[in-house]
Amino acid sequence: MTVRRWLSVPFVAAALVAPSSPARSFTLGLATDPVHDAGQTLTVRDESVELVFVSASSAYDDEFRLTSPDGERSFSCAKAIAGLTVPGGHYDAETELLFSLATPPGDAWMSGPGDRNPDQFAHARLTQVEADTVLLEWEDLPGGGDADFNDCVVLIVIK
Ligand SMILES: [Ca+2]
Repeated sequence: MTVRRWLSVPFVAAALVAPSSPARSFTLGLATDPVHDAGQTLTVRDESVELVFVSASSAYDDEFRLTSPDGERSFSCAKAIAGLTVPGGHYDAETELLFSLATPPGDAWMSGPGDRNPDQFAHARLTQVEADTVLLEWEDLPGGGDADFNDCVVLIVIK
């Protein structure tokens, strides 16, 4: 009985503190390609994620995918309708969300630094646009192509 009472004290303290000090967070890395403002990484902890399609402006039908940690979440950028929302999962532990864009010629560009791609180009630009939202803009051409970063545009909502 004595032991149980002793254990209950920190439990109660944690419960009281929790609402005022949320553990939830996400971290957006710095651009590894400052010229194109691209190459950022996105890490979440104790967060749920939704992927909301915004627009596509490409000759290709690219496939957008949340590659890691779960590769089942994907959609066609050319066929998606603006506002299409796909669950992106919940992550308790600190996790980098790794996104990819597969193009018909067979490239599969990864988000993050350019050295993750065979052409050494950072194909994804991540920008925080609201407190809980990051804009993800893709360039789908090898070597950066026209570098307009509008080929597939997705909002990552983190709640
Ligand atoms: Ca482009």
